[in-house]
Amino acid sequence: MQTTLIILKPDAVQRGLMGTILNRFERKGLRIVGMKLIMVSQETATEHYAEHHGKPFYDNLIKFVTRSPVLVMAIAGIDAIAVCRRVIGSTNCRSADPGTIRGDFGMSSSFNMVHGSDSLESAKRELKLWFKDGEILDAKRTSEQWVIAESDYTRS
Ligand code: IDP
Ligand code: MG
Repeated sequence: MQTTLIILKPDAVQRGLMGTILNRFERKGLRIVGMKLIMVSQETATEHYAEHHGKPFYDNLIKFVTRSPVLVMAIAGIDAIAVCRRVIGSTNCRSADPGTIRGDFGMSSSFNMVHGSDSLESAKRELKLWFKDGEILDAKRTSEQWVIAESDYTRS
């Protein structure tokens, strides 16, 4: 069981795609365990995207994510980190596979609607950066027993 950080970026919120995108994760069988609509501070944005500091797109990226509200979510499930990355699709929306969020709703490599943690280490770091203690819940969905078989917990 893993928890990953998902952010619906300003373009998703402004385009009225929050519900549509949220639905992609929910219907997949993933569990939303934390969620808030916020304006991102300069500090949080620079810490979150520290690995991209100095890249040609960096300044525009920080301007983009701090410009308008974002929906921040913690999403849990078996292999949630990799599963969410597959649901989201590759960075450039124009080459992202159809059926993924970026493949179905976008045309840009910068306005690509969703952030998803890319590894266990990033997920841990990012969840700590975006959520305070107590903001991520442990509640299960009662339907989960029809989404995950007992054997899924022991087999990959
Ligand atoms: P990811 O979001 O698919 O993990 P990263 O390489 O981690 O992609 O880049 C972080 C974000 O920076 C992207 O989601 C996108 O918004 C922006 N970005 C990445 N590469 C480019 C680029 O080549 N041009 C413009 N923006 C980019
Ligand atoms: Mg990334």
